[in-house]
Order: sequence, then C-alpha cells, then structure tokens
Amino acid sequence: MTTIKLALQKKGRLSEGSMDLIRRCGIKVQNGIGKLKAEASNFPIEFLFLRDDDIPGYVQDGIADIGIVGANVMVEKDSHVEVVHHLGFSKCRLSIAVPKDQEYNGIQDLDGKSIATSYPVLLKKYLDEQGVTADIHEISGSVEIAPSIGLADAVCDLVSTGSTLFQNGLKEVEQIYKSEAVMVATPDLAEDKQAVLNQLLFRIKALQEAES
Ligand code: PRT
Ligand code: ZN
Repeated sequence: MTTIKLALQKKGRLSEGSMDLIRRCGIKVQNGIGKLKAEASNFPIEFLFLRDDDIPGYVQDGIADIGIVGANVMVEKDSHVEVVHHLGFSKCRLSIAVPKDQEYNGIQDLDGKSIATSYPVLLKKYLDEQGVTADIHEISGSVEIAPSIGLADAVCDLVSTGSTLFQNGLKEVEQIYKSEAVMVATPDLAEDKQAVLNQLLFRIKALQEAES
C-alpha cells in the first residue's frame, strides 16, 4: 500500500497538538528523541519532523505529501499548497500593538511609523488594504521588545493570551489575521496518496464531530 509523508513541527507550539491528533486517530508511532523521521506501525504514513517555517515549502515541492502548519506561516510564505482541513488547535491571532500609554485612534495613526514584525507579508497586505504606509522592520524573534528599545513605534506579532504584550507594556489595537493549525497538501496529489489522505481525514472529522 502507498505510504504518505506527513511533515510535522519537530518542537514547538504545533507539535503537541499534531502528535495528539495523530494518536487520537488510532495511529501508532514511536518517536525516538531527536529522530527526524518515523513511521506508523498500523497506518501507511511516515512522519518528517521539521521547523514549522520549512513545512509549506516541503509540501509545495512534494518532498512531503501533506503537512500540519499554522495558517499564518502558510500564508506568510505564499506557498502553493492546498488547505485540506482546519484542525482547530494552536489558535492565535496576528495583531498590531502599540505602547499602552500611547493614544490610538485608528490605523491611520500608524502612517509614517515603523512597525517591527516577523510577518512582513501579512502586515504589508493589511496596511495596503487600509491605505496606510509604514516602515516595516522585519525581525525574527522577541518582537515585543522593539518599542521599548527604540527599534520601532509598534509591533505586529502573534497573540494568544495577550500576556506577552501586557508584560512588555503594549496594548493590542488591530487584529489583522486569525490563525489555527491547518492540514495542507501538495497540489495534484497522486490518486493512491489521495486515498490514504481521505482515510486520515475521515478519522480526523469523526473525532471532531464526536467532540463538537
Ligand atoms: O522552531 P520552529 O521554527 O519550528 O518554531 P517557532 O518558534 O517558529 O514557532 P512556535 O512553536 O512558537 O509557533 C508555531 C505556531 O504556533 C505559530 O506559527 C502559530 O501558528 C501557533 N501559535 C499559537 C503561536 C502562538 N499561539 C503564540 N502565542 N505562535 C507563537 N506565539 C508566541 C507569540 O509570537 C508571542 O511571542 O507567543 C507569544 C504570545 O503569546 P501570549 O499567550 O502571551 O499572547
Ligand atoms: Zn518557526
């Protein structure tokens, strides 16, 4: 039987939800510490453990047939993959935040200002739609520190509880994108692999229905 390759985040905010979903589907997998590949013993699926940023590219290129990744990363990378299912975990939002004492009357206030983010594509799209021109300063982490060290006037980062913003003296002023984990597939998946994916999706949907 054909085996499909599923790309998962190795370690991070998607890994637990992803492995938990696989296990609840009744799929048995032994994932040795540090291993980058694993196989299931009772379902035709192989797992590749990667950094989340690399997952859309691997799936687009067909190195992996399917993947589980945050919708935010998939859209930011502008990857040509198909979203086959919304998985409902790792929910968060991409938001703009400004120093809490700063007066804020609307997105126009950010015109001509600088905004630090790890999501320049999603941010630019939103600003363009709003007719706002800002200087987008791309940084890869610790975004919330940027205003307090004078690097930017505002930030655009992922938020779940809001506590990181709060701890850094920031307030959320615009929600620009809502995200959750999604299952993506390579475009034009071969028919035999599509059949395996359908079996997997059938199990996932049954779980979701049982829980709703
Ligand atoms: O090493 P690798 O590159 O694989 O992982 P990573 O560090 O790039 O990503 P990771 O594991 O942090 O996040 C993976 C995905 O989880 C993201 O792309 C989102 O789809 C999703 N997700 C859900 C989140 C959050 N919630 C989240 N809260 N990703 C990041 N955060 C961060 C946020 O950047 C901020 O620093 O958590 C902080 C805010 O959290 P609160 O609860 O204080 O608001
Ligand atoms: Zn990452």
